[in-house]
Amino acid sequence: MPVARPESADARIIAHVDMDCFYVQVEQRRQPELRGLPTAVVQYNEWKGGALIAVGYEARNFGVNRHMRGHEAKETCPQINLVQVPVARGKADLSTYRNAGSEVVSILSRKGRCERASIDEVYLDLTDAAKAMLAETPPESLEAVDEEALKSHILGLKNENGSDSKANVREWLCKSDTDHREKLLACGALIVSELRMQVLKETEFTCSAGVAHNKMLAKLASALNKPAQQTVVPFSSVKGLLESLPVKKMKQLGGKLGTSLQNELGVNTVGDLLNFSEDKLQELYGVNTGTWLWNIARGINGEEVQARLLPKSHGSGKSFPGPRALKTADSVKHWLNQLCEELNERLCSDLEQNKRIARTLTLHASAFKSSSSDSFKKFPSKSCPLRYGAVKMQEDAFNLFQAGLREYLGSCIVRTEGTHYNGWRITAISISASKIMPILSGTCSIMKYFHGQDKYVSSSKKDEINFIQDAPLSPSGSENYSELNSIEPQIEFSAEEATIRDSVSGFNQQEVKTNTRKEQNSSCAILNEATDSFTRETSPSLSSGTASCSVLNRSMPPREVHLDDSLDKSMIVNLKQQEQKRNASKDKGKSSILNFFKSRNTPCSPCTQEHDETIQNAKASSSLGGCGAELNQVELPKESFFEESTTNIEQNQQRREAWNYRIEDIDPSVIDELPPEIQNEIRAWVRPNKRPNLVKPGSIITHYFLPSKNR
Ligand code: DCP
Repeated sequence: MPVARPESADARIIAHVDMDCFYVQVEQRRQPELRGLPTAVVQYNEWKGGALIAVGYEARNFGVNRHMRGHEAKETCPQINLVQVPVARGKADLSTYRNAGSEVVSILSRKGRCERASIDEVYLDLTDAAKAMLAETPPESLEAVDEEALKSHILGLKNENGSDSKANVREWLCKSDTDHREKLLACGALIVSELRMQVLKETEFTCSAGVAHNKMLAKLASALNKPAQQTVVPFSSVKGLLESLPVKKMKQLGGKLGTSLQNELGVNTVGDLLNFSEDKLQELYGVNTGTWLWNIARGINGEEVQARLLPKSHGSGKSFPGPRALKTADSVKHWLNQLCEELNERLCSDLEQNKRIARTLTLHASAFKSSSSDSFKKFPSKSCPLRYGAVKMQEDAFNLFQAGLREYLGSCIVRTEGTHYNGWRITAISISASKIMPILSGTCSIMKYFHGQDKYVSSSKKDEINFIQDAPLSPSGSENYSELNSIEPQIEFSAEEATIRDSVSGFNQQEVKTNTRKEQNSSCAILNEATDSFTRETSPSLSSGTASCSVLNRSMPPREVHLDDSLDKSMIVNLKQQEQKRNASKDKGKSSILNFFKSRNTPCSPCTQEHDETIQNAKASSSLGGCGAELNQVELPKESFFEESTTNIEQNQQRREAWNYRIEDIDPSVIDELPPEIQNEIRAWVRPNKRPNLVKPGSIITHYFLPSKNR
C-alpha cells in the first residue's frame, strides 16, 4: 500500500535519471557498428524470433515496439538488427547489463545521495550540491551556460512566438529575481546536465532525467522527453503536469487501486483527484492511502532518496510459457538448479566485492492446474534462511518448491520425484535472495566484539576470519517456512524467458568480474561449513509472544565465514576501529554488560555445559530447554569438519572457550553503552524472537552438517 509521507518544508532538489533503451545501448557499445542503426534486444527464445525486451530509438521510429516478437519487428522494419540477450545455463544472463548499470551509478553518485532504483535508473538527492552551487557560483553569475543544460525542457515555460527556446531556458536558469526554491531547481538542472554529459563521456551511454522537488515528480518528468534530454518541474507547473496525467500512469496506481479510482470514483486523471476531500479519500481507502492520494493530487511526496548503490535483493528466474510449461518435479529441479547456480554466483560476487551476505531465500512460481476449478489459484511464495553454496541452495529451493506445491495442490497427493504427472504445470519460476546486509553487522558482530581481532586474523597460510551468523531453518518442514508477504517479487517475466527487470533489486554492482565460477563457489561454500555451537533459539513461550527473556539460547550451529585476504584487510581496519571504541569505553560503566562478559569463562548457571563437539551434540542441546536452565550460551567454534589443517585445528583450539550468561542478567540500561552493531544483536536477544523453534530432532542440524552433503 502507498505510504503517505509528509514533505519537508525545506526545498529539496531531486533528480531521476533513466538510461535510454538501455540494453540496446549496451549492445551498441559492444558492437559499435550497430550505432545509429535500428536495433532491438531479443530474449533467448527462437519462437517467432524471440520477445523484444529493448528497442532502440531508431527502430521505434519505424514503428517497432517492445510488445512485438522478432519476426514482427522484422516485418515492421526489415533492416532492424536483432541482438540476442547473452545466455548462460539455458537462460538470459543479464550480468553485462547489470555491470553497465553499475558504471553509470558510480558516476551519478558523485554529486549527492544516490538510490539505485533498478538496473538502469537512479534517484539523486542534489539538494546539498544545488545549495553549494547557489552559494558559490549562482547561475546568474555564469558567463556561459552549458549547451546541454540549455536543451532542458522547463515545464510551463512558454516559447513566445519565434523566440529561441535556448534563450528562454537560459533566462529561466539564470533568473536572479526568482524564488529561492526555483533558483535551487535551476542549479539542480545544471548539475544534472553536467552529470549526464559525464556519463556519456565515460560510458558512451545517453540518459534522460527529470529534475523536481520530489521523487514522484522527478520520475514523471524523466519520461517526458526521451532520449538524451532532461525535464525540469518548477512548482508552478506541478498542477499542469498532473491534471492530465492518466491515473494509471502514476506509480502505485497501475493496479487495483487505480482501477478502483476509475470505476468507483470516475477518476481518470491524477488531477481528477482534486475533486475529493482528504476526509472522503480516507473514508474510502483508509487513512494512509487516503492521505497519500490527496497528496499526490497536489504533487506532494515526502519519500526520501535512500542512499543505496547496491541491490536489496538478487533474483534469478525463468518462464515457461505455453507448451514449455514444466510438468514434472524433475524438470523443476533441473531449472531450479540452474537458477540456484546463477544466484549463488551473484551472491558470492556480492560477498566478495561488497562484503554483504543475504539471509533469506525465496521461491516464487506461477502455476496452473489443468483439471481443477481453482486452476487460477496462486502458487504460494515460500522462503527460508539462505545457505550459501549452489548445492545447498538447490536443495533448499527444491524443498521450498515442494512445500509450495503441497499447499498449491491442497489435498492432492504430490509426487515430487520422477516424472509422474500430477496435473500441475509451472509456467514461471524464480528464486531470490533478500535481507542482504553488511557482513560486519548482525549476529557475527558480537563474536568479533567480545573476542577481539587477534582471534580473527590468523597467522596461517590462508588467513581466516570467522563470523557467526544465524543457522538456517530446515526448508523441509512446512512449519519452518514463512509466507513471503513482505518481500516483493523483484522479477518480471517477459513473454518467453524470465526477464529480470531488477526493479529495486536484481542488479548487482560490479558483478562477477574476475573470479571463476569455481573459485566463487568454493569461497562461498565455506560460508556453510561451520561447526560452531552458537545459536539463539526461541522457546515456545517466546514464540507465542510472552515477553520472557528466560530462554535457553544454544544449540544451533552457526556458520563460519572464511574470507579472502582483501577482506581480511578491511576487516582488520574495522576490527581495529572496534578495538579503539572498546578501549574508549573501557572505563565507562563498571556495572555494564561489558564487565559481565569479561568474566565469560565463568559459568553462571548450573546448567552451563561445555560446548558440543558434534552435530549430535548440537542436536541434543535442543533438549536442554527441558532443564529450565534459561541460559544463553555463546560458544566459539571448536572444530571444523571441513577445515582439517593443523593450523586450523590449532586456531579452533584457541577458540575453545565459551562465555555464558543469563539473558535476565543483562541490564537493558547498559545496552546503550555498546557499539551499535552489538546493541542490535543484544536487543534482538532480549526481545521475543519471532522465529519458530528451529531445532527439530532429526531435521536441520544433522541434515545441514552431514559431512557427506554437498561438499
Ligand atoms: N527490460 C526487460 N524486460 C522488460 C522491460 C525492460 O528486460 N519487460 C530491460 C531492457 C531495458 C531495460 O530493462 O533496456 C530498461 O527498461 P526500461 O523500461 O527503462 O526501457 P529502456 O531503457 O529499454 O527504454 P526507455 O528509453 O524507454 O527507458
